[in-house]
Amino acid sequence: MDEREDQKPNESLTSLPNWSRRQFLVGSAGIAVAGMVALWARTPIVSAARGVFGSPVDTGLIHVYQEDYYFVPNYMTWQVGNKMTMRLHNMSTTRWHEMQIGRHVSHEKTVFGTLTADGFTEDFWAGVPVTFSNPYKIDNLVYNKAIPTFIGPKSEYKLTTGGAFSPTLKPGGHIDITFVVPDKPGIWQYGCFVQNAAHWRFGMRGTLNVIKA
Ligand SMILES: [Cu+2]
Repeated sequence: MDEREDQKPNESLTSLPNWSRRQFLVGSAGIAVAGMVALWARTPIVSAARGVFGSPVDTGLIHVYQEDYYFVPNYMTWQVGNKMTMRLHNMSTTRWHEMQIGRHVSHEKTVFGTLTADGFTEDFWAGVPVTFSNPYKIDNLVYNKAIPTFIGPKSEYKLTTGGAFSPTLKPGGHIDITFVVPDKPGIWQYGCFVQNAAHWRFGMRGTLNVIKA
């Protein structure tokens, strides 16, 4: 994410009172449901079903939608070695959104207690060759330790540095990210940490299950 988000008129904290309560309730419900789904997903019957039928694996062109404040889908299964293009769409008409994939949310201690900070400390994309294409309404792109190729003028991508791999899209924006799923099996998370991680706290997150080839 980009600290400058907070200075944009549409993203300013002055707009918080308009959405805070409703979004808090919706976000909390989403987190509660996600919690129940997570519990349910760990039950033996689900494990058995996955053992028999497997999980649906995302391949080829997939679409990920950023909404206020959640991702669709909020669960994905990728298989190591598959070539994929993830087309990320910001469906919001008013909000900037990013997408990080990683593990271990960073935290910072303040006088108010421990707060969710600005992202993951382990970046899924580190060392991964990635091709970016089809950029539209990009606010900024941090590729961090990924190995990037850009189709079209680099200026279109609004490259910045600092923090984890993260495309931040303006309302209505999109970008294509093409890659071979790296050999990093396990459970990962994705999330949006815009507005001092308020989006993450409201439930703008998902789970990525990377399975072995
Ligand atoms: Cu967001």
